[in-house]
Amino acid sequence: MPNTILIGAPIDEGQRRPGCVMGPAAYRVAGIAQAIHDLGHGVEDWGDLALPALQAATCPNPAVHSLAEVLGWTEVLADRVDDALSQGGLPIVLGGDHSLALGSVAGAAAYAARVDRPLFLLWLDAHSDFHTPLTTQSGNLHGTPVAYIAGREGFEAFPAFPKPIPAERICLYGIRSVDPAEHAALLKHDIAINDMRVLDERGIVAPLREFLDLVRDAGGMLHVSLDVDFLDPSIAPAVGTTVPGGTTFREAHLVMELLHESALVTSLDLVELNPFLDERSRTAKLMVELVGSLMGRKVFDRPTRSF
Ligand code: 6HN
Ligand code: MN
Ligand code: MN
Ligand code: MN
Repeated sequence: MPNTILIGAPIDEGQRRPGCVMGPAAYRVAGIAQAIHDLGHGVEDWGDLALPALQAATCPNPAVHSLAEVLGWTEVLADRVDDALSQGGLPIVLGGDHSLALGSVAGAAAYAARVDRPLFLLWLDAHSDFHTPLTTQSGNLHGTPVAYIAGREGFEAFPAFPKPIPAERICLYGIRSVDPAEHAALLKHDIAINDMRVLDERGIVAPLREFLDLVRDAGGMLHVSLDVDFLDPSIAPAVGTTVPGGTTFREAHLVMELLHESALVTSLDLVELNPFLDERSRTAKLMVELVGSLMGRKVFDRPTRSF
């Protein structure tokens, strides 16, 4: 496995509730580097990124706020994630709210285009995050990255996305909160929508395997974006956008274990942790444990099944 590179992204401008800015520190205090090291992997910590000087930016939708800040973060993150991949590393972006994925996935896409490999996206989230700056009603840009990545119009203020990911290479997984404008747009795209209804009915394993098979067959790279609200709020309270009916402790670990066995993950975001809303650090610790499962921690160390 490549060296893991931790990239702190203390971003909270993509929504309105203060606190995500403390996310990278909480992951470090919860021992993320040690946990990865103990599993036998190299770890580098590149520290926290800083917001560059802001460029003026405007958006026709008056609800949108903090556009210049989100743009700045997008540019710096795209550059650093691309750097980490170019060095042969596996970047883990420690958020920060989900607007950071505008940049992290852009960086992964720029790298993938250069090495001529197809990039796939697994979006583990209660939300579809498929608004554009023109359709969002909350004005919170953390609800927009999937639309940017898929190449939807409405992102004129942003750098052109390096090579938009075709819909059939995107998998939304765990969703249970979709706004009407997102719903209408999703119907026009061939994105795999594994909402909680699908996962309840089919189980957590089969739809994930189908997607991972696509990645493997294409020789693809896989970016995983893990939003804390993918998890049920009863086990992960430290997030501003809780939605009941999320994945359980074991379901979430199983997803991570299957991802580990697949050996396909090339970059990862940990997003939306708001330590100010946590209860005795339980959400931060759970997120670090999930990273452990993704990096190979097993309940019982039987020989790995070929996946
Ligand atoms: N997230 N759809 C809502 C909005 O404000 O646009 C919620 C977005 C949540 C964003 O999951 O990162
Ligand atoms: Mn660079
Ligand atoms: Mn999200
Ligand atoms: Mn969410």
